[in-house]
Amino acid sequence: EKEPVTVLVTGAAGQIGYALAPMIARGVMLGPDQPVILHLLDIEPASESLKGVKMELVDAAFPLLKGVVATTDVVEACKDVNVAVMLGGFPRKEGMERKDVMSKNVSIYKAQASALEQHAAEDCKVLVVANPANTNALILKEYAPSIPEKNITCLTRLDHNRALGQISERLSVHVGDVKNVIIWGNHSSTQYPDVNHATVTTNSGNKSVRAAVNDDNWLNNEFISIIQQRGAAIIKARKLSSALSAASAACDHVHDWLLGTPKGTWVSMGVYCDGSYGIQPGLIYSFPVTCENGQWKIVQGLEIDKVSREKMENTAQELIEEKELAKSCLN
Ligand code: NAX
Repeated sequence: EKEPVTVLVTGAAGQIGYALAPMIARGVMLGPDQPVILHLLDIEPASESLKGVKMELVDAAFPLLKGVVATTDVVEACKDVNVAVMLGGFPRKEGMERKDVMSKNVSIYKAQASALEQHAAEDCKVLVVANPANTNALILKEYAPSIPEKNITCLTRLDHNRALGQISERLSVHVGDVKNVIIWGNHSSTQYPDVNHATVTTNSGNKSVRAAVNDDNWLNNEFISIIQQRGAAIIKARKLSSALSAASAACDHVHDWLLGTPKGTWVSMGVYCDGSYGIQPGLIYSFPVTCENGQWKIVQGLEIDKVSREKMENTAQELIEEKELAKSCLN
């Protein structure tokens, strides 16, 4: 039997945590033959509820689950973790200033960065989900200088999967037959869901999504805003934000990162930008990536038209502003 992999989930008493912990314990994230140990972190006000989650995980008797640590101590939580999924943070509430929210997240991510840096296993891979996801990941990177920047990512896979889902609904094909959409930029309403390189498998072979949909007006307008606004639409319908789809996307993200993307397929991940596609280096920006041997690589050489360029710049601009705001919170 393989050695267990230790997975930290912060904010584990929350909505996404409740959906995610059992998925990890069932092998959805790391594979059906990979034993896991779960470290669940939350804050003091949620400690009772966190205990309840641990009780249920014990009650579920998962064969792959070799241990559960539920704690409010960030050092204990980070000890020897191989994968860290960061759900904990301070989301914006009505009436709050952006700066106040950012300032709370800066202090949370600063502290957790140090704890991970000092106590996590070597080569620990980090996925930040908590909003503002890209900028929280960037703060974590800044305050954990000994963690390689390639190991710090944020979640845009939910947006990616939403785009696959909408195209498959529109074409009445299975979602597995659609691939290579791209989410560029920020996990926010400025993100750019791009179908210019996406394909769909049909009886007569692969076809471009543009040709198959045959409605550029829908693809260039309604489709983009459906994806950008999907989170809000879920809140309106459910009175709660996306949880099961977010948990599932977090599993997909880590799964593909560690175990690889299928040949000819890319996925979207928020990663540390090296200047690819002319995007300002030093942001955590969502790109199309392929993964192999536990490493992501930005897909290079895709042709970018003028409309796409503008949308990619626009979402980069928002990230530059968030970065500035985060910096200003340090003073
Ligand atoms: P919840 O509010 O249900 O859960 C958050 C949990 O984090 C709470 O239990 C809270 O006590 C805990 N927490 C707060 N500060 C903490 C700290 N310093 N250390 C440890 N735990 C802490 O939110 P939920 O719906 O689970 O969403 C979690 C985060 O994901 C939110 O920030 C949300 O905005 C973000 N999302 C990001 C998505 C993405 O695609 N990147 C999509 C889904 C989701 O909206």
